[in-house]
Amino acid sequence: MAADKKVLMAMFMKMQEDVLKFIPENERPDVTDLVGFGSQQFLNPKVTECKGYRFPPPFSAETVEWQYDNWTPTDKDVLVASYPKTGTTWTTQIVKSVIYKDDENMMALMKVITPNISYLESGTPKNYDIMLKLPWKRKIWGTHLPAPLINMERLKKNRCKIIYVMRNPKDQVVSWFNMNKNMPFNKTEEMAKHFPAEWNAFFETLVNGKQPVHSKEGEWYPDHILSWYPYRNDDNVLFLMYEEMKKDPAKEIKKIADFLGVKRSDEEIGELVEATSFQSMKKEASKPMSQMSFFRKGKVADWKNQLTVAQSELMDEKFNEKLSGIDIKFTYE
Ligand code: PAP
Repeated sequence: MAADKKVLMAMFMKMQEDVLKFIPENERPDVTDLVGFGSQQFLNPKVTECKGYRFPPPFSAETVEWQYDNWTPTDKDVLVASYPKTGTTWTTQIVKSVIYKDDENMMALMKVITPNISYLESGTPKNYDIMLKLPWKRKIWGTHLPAPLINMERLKKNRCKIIYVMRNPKDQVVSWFNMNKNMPFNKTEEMAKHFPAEWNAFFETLVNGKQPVHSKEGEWYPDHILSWYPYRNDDNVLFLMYEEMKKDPAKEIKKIADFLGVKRSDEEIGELVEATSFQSMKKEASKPMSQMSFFRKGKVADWKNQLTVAQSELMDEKFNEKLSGIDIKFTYE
């Protein structure tokens, strides 16, 4: 076995073991194929496709298909959905803390659950075995999938709670660029074509819908929003904005707690604001998470340091065109 592969297998095995510790020994699923899958994605990163939607590693089209047919959450489950770099990690941490704040054991589990396990489209369906066997009362999932790739009717019928978080697209683009620049997957020639390391080339592929980001050819962030928008008033769905969360975190955290049916006093909300602030989360982050730009700047309007005037105007034009019929206003300052 090549040395690289051995190192990767050991790293993925360690990640799995950290989580499996929370499942009684005689019930632990065999994770050999998951560990192999994770390492293989690093060694030979590939874009995969289902129903015309394309997925970058570490996501998998096969798992997306399996999920649509088989994943059956209940009213105890919470799904945080978003386009990449719009505040997923932050919102997920708020949900985890709102629910489990007072439970040390569960907070320890929350710490080792990474998107590799809890995202609907990550890894192989074996992830679902792990997620279902973990001892949590309310399971917290994540996804970057557009709504048509999730069985929304089933989720609504089963009263699974869904939080969809959005962010102004200019800050999203800059955050996404910075993450991709450091992505080990993008070192191969094939992947670098989709996600160029140079800013202007990256921007061009993105706004022309050439990047495979859970999207069909020609689609990008506005199409993701359009796919979720019809569900915004459903009882089991809550729409949030990153900039609103920045402006008044206590108000937005209270909104999340109410939506989840969890009673939290003003004092507790204050503690949650502190525990989920950018500084606290960055300090507590695991090494892989901090290395991969999950916690970069955490600001509104950083796009001004990256986009040219022409690029900013082009984004306005493209977003206005695609979202003209819907009632979503972004905050750019
Ligand atoms: P993902 O799609 O890879 O999961 P996601 O968590 O959605 O990424 O978004 C990451 C962004 O949220 C980063 O933005 P930046 O690159 O502009 O800095 C990250 O810094 C920001 N972020 C993470 N945690 C927080 C937080 N607690 N408060 C504010 N912003 C945060």
